[in-house]
Amino acid sequence: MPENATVEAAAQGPLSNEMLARMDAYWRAANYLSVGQIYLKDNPLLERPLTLDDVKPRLLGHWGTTPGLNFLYLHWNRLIRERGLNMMYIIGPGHGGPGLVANTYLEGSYSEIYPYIGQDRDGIKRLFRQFSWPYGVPSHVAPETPGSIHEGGELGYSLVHAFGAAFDNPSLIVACVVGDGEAETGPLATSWHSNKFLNPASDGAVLPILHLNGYKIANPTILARIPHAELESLMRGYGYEPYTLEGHDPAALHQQAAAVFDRIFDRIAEIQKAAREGGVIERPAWPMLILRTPKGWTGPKIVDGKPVEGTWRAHQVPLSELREKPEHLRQLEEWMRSYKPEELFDEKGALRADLQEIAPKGRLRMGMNAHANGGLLLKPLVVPNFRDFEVKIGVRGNEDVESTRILGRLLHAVMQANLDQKNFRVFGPDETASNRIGDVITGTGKDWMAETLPVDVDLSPAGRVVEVLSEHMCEGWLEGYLLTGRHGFFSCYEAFIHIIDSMANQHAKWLKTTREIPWRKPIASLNYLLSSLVWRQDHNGFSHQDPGFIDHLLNKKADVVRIYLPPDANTLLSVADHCLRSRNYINLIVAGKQPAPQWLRMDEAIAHCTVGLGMWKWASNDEGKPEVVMACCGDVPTMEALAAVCLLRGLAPDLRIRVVNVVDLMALQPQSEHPHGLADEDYDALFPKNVPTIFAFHGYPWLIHRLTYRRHNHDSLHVRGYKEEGTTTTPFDMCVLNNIDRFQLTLDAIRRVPRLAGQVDAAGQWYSEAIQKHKLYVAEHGEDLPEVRDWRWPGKN
Ligand SMILES: Cc1ncc(C[n+]2csc(CCOP(=O)(O)OP(=O)(O)O)c2C)c(N)n1
Ligand SMILES: [Mg+2]
Repeated sequence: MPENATVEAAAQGPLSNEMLARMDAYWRAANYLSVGQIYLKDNPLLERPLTLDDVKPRLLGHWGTTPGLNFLYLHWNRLIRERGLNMMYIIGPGHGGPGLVANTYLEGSYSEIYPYIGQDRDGIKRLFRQFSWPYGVPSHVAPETPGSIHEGGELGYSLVHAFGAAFDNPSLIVACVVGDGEAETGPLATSWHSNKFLNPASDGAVLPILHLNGYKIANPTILARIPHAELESLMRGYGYEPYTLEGHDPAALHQQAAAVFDRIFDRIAEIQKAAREGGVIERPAWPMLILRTPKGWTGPKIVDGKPVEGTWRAHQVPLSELREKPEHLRQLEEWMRSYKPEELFDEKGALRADLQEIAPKGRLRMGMNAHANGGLLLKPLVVPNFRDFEVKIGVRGNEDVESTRILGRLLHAVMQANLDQKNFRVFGPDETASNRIGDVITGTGKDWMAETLPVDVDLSPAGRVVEVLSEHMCEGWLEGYLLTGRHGFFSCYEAFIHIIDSMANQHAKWLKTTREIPWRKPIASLNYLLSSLVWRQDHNGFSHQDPGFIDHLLNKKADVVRIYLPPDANTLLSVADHCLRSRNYINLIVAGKQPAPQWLRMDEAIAHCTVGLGMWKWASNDEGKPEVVMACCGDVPTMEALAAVCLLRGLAPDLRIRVVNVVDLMALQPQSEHPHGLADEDYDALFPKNVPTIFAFHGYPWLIHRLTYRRHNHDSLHVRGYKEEGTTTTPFDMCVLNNIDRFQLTLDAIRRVPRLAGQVDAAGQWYSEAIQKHKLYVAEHGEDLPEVRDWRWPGKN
């Protein structure tokens, strides 16, 4: 019997003495390997006295959360083995990386995936050395860690990821550790409500475990410092059935943990049975566990006279001055030897055979769960022919259509076509209808496990459109859903998508990293539709105006991000089809929901989207030698640019104008910067050097300069876009306020074409009068001038 597992405690509970001793030994092995990763580069099994030469020069990692995580992993192993569970882990305090590396190593998954980290002395040495080492493995639970879909570096998203993984995965159990500090974040605080969307019959189970080790980096946690009854009430209020496990004596806690987990998993099984066999489709009170154990459990108790175990001081590296203080080195050795490595590993350095029995086998090992490498399970989405949803165009620009409504029809067809495989969901913060893609709801409804009233429409426990007023939850669920091998779509107001900027960052990082990990198979792309755009906030005004998510995503790696601004419905359909089929990207689609003119027939739209940008011959009269290029990107800017072309035809009838529209923003970049970048020759042919280009852009104008600064004609480029002049006003006045209106674009062109130098003064006068007339009319009538409102492209083709 190991020293720190007492016989008395072993007497009560489901574990035999022998089993308890083995489980405790396994836990000690995990703790030993965790500490070793943080500290050692040599002498992995402490077969000789520890010296400074064995210790890494830079001590990087987090000990405090790790023993608790190791404890949980151990007990999940037992449950998986005894019950044959299909279980995956999500670790909110992802800084406990050494623990997850240690556990996947002990169960053998790590060596299977990374054969050079073998199950022997040399393997352990490499395992230690690579951790937080240049070009080694990250300190956090990372894409490199087998069995993870969650990085956990940025705290707050564990529980939403867990629920996203569990949707439509009825056999899966997701064990999710929530840090008690993490629980203070906004996203995590709202995520508890995910249980109002989980269907016990058709979804899997999530077991939240609040890891109440009492501390964050330097402070106590709120949830550890409220009365236990209050904490339980909080969890009950969120709709859970809380269980508590508390203590610091390992043997006693192993027994209690085995008992409480047995009860919890019996309860999960009962809930699922009632729903699946008994047809009880009600929102159950799912169990959750409060685990109250010391931070840095089993680590040094006192360092330099100050308490460490059970305090915030255990958060990172409890003994950090090994070189300066011989006492620290001695304490480290004592600490590591307290796990008795000589009892845990055999003479070759492999985990003792009887301890290996603790872990499950094959795919049941959490490091090998296929759901955590979603690409392995990914079935292609069935995407019906988007051409069937074509908007038929008679005379170009003469009929208004709500482009996103057309997209809603395609999404509905996609939803219907994938009902059998149940691998497509649409997420939104209460804006699916508002963004006019509401057709997608028809037939399947909106996911809802809370109460319903007779007045409700379309709410259903089987709903596949998932709406909650939390962009964090939508994003997190979708990420969890995609990472476990399914497909999805997120529609959001353009301004408020910024709420999840940081989550998008983390997902982009995950995708970037996994591209370089051969065993991580490609997953479906994360698709955003941003609508309710900056230019058409007639209801809402300034608070709802911000096109900056484009700029935000543009910072990400070129091979991860794609940004599309389709100018009309047919281009939107073509872009959406492409995005839904793609893999490993973040696709951003920016498209308006307001009635707007339609420009391209379907075959033209497909050709245009395939290249990403191109000349619109039907709007140009440049005879191959333009004097000015009127470029546009985004639906409202496209309309203004075309209206400006009409005005220019009146003011300078012989001016040779070329119209270029950009759908795929990345095509503007040089090929060296982005795979979609247009070759320089093609770019120069479209935007000839020294020919002025007036560019009307949907977003912030400097972004276009950023993309094109290396292009040959950059000095001739003049960009108009949103410059933070937002308010509640008429659609056209928004353009005027930001100088992207047709009059301004017309004036810009006249000012820049050398041949028209003589007309500049008159054009300036004309511009002032036009704007004055507009301002007076808007102020008096509260709507735009009839000639603006009713403007139509005069084309006949
Ligand atoms: C969103 C976010 N804010 C701040 C941090 C910095 N940080 C890293 S760990 C930590 C404390 C976490 O405490 P807790 O969740 O209780 O984890 P544990 O005690 O298990 O280490 C903080 C604040 C972070 N990683 N993410
Ligand atoms: Mg904590």
